[in-house]
Amino acid sequence: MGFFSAVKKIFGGSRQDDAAPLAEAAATQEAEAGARLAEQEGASGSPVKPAAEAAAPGAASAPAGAVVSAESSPEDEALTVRLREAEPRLSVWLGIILEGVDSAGDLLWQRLAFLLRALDAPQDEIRSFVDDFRAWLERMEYHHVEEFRSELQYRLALALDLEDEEDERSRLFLKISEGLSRTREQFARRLDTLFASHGELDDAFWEELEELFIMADLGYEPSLELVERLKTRARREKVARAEQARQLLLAELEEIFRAPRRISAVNPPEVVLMIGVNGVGKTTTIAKLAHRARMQGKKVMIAAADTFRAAAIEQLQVWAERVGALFHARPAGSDPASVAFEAMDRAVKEGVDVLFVDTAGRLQTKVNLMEELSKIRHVLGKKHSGAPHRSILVLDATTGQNALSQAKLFKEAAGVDELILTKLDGTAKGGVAIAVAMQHHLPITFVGLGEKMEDLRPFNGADYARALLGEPASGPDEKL
Ligand SMILES: Nc1nc2c(ncn2[C@@H]2O[C@H](COP(=O)(O)OP(=O)(O)O)[C@@H](O)[C@H]2O)c(=O)[nH]1
Ligand SMILES: [Mg+2]
Repeated sequence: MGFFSAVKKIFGGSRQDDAAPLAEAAATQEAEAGARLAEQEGASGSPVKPAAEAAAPGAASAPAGAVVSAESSPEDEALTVRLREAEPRLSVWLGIILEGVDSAGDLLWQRLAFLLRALDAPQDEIRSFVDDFRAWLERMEYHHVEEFRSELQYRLALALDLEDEEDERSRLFLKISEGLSRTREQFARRLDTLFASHGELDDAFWEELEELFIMADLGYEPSLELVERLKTRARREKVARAEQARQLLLAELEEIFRAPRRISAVNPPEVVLMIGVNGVGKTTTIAKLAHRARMQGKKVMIAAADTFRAAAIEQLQVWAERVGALFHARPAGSDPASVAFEAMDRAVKEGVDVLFVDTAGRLQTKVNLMEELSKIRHVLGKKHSGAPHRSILVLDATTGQNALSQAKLFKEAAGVDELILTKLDGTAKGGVAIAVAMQHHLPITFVGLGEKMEDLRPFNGADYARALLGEPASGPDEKL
């Protein structure tokens, strides 16, 4: 808690006015540094102190670790100037401090510490940020900047509470657009042609639109339903021309994706049950969610209630170690509900904030599935009232119509509170997200856009709809 509170203040305080927060902060610090300079005779003698020095008043008394040393150099000063003059965005700043840095090492730690000092972060928090990141790189065996650059930006954004800022949003939008590029080519281009070639919103128009939806893998019934919804909206809004249909569609999609934010006022541990068929990405997604929770300073435990194969348990254990989560497992073949029960007990006793329970997805029949999942739910709830607080169904976006039938099956067999759609990076079938959200009335909370830790992104329906239609991202003010 309170991580980088000083920095949050800088960012949060001056968001509406477009004054560059870094420049402001640097200016104040420079003034302070100037004052200090006047006192300290015979310091470096440089007229321009890097913002860094003044920003870390504790530095002098703190043990001088090489990594966070606040020594100034002509290079630091040049960097300070460049940061001040740059556009005040995290990605831009990161680009500047990573110049000339190819891989993990002293230069990277120094530059990172430098940036954080320039952003007024307290010395001890800088140290722990750098140490954490360094340890994580070692565990992940990442060396080169390309391997960890986006993770670094992601961590900075989380630590600085910048995730909702424009910078992060446009990054997410680009990622989604990239992931959807194949869908977009087919779908957006054909939409354009359709909207341009029809004058009136007549039957021929609606029929062609329906075909387009089916081709985008919405499925037959959802396609009919979406066309009906659009007709209703067109009547209500007195829209009669095809070129206005794009706006209709955008508005309808935004509504389909709009899900009420749930208030999660649970007494910890919050228990998250991951369900879904084999291979959709449950285990990987648990690792990603656990990583996010760890980055937000939470104590996390992962339980291996998928006891089917020893290799699956080992895979989960490796992830738990990498992200720094506690781990609870039993040998392969053990009763999944017993594993869940023991983990729940441990999580309560050890003061865990979030417990993730991984489950197997290879149950042959719906009856089996229902029995096993309800047993797990029952033992969790017995130990900790309200648990599981969130049952997340993981769906693989590349499976198209299968994802729809899986959603139906799991909704009938077990409780489902939210959906996570994985592998959107590898699909030409972005339409399945629309179908699932429309037919099952469940919020999509995250989407998987790749195999890396930071490739799990919060889902924003408005951005997704725009990406699908090939529109530019909405500004932060238009956010729903
Ligand atoms: N490209 C891509 N691959 C993913 C994504 N999520 C998971 N995977 C991969 O999908 C495979 C199966 O994942 P796993 O978590 O073991 O699935 P589980 O059987 O449901 O636990 C693994 O190779 C993952 O790396 C994603 O968002 N994008
Ligand atoms: Mg698994």
